[in-house]
Amino acid sequence: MNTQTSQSLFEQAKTVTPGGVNSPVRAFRAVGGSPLFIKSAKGPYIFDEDGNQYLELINSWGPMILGHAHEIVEKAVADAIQFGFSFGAPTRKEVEMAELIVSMVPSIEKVRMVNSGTEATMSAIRVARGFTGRDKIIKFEGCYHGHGDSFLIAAGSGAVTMGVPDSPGVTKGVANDTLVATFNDIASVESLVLANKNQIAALIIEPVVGNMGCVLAEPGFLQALRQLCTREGIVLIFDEVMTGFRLAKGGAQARFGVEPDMTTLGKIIGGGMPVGAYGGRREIMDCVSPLGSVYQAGTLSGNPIAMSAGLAVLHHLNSHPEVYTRLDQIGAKMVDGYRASMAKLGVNFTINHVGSMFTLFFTDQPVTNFEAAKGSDMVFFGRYFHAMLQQGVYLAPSQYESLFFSVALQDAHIDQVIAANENALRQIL
Ligand code: HOZ
Repeated sequence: MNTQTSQSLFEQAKTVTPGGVNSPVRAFRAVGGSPLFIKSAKGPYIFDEDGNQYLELINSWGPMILGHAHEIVEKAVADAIQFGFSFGAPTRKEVEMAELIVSMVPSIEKVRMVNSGTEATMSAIRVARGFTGRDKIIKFEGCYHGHGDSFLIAAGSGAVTMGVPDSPGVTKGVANDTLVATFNDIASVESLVLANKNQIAALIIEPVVGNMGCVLAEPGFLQALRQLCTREGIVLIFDEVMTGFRLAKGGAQARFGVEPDMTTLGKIIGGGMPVGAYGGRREIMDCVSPLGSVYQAGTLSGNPIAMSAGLAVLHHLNSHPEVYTRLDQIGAKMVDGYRASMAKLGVNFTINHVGSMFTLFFTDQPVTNFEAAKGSDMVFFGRYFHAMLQQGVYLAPSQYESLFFSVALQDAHIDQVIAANENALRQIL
């Protein structure tokens, strides 16, 4: 496969951008080699600068749930740009977006639009602190909530991929206010709460983790967190940047029947544009400026082009519940195919999946928390990643990420991925 143009673009990029990329995981450091520079995407395919075509299973890390460049999004954006690009003033579309989010996610009574998932989580904990008058937060080891200072403590995703789960540049003061619990271990949360009585403003969690690979909450874990937070007056925040509008119309909270106090959103609500949002119970959100005194603002927040793209996707999801049935079918077919191949080849593996989120770990142990995720054979993963590329399938370039399926995957595409998986493994075993 010729990737010379990508390689020379990477060399050029490295001279003017740190590590040659605008987000670390993209640099392929975890899997070795040189990243592919992408020129275009359509449906289930992406195309690199050398003209190679790949079936891809990242979907821009989640947003492209309908597949790339879907015609309803293209049309919405084309229509919107005729009216201008940014006004820094309220628009009708922001009202429509807020009403739609509130109607689709019942725990959200009010919502504020921002420009990324990182902004959403940073803002949500500020509001929770303002609401409770407390300083500390609890997060889980291996969960990633964007690159805000408070979250770069025992962080997953790119932070752990690059070996900096506790980033330099985060002050000791900020780090001291972030307490770290073990995912799926309620006792670890209870002991932090006990040791920091009446000091914890918020507990933030990915209800299905995407950033240590896909890791599911065990039955009862989210419910136990809900009870504990209610009892202790702690604001329970579900970071649904990945799971929101993906695992169900109402996100993971609807799928698993647990209502948080606040929710952070991103990815799908922008339809591929840079959008985030945070929302929750009215009394909490009423703390936000200008109604309340917790300050948060943004020149491009609620940008009309971004709102148009996001609205097109959300309206479609809201009126086509069969999308979620299909995504579940895609996930199930993929898992069945993978399991059959792996059994045939005798590879040690664990598959974690729910709906359209999926991770293949190279370990025969269950992966229920970050420690277990680290037990996957990372060297083998790197070889597997490149073997899959040779087979024309583009995966997330790190074991500490989830794959995201889109409805653009037809059964024939799924068969193609399953065959590629088997061929790639045969090649490297
Ligand atoms: N932090 C993102 C994955 N969890 C990576 C985003 C990107 O590199 O585009």
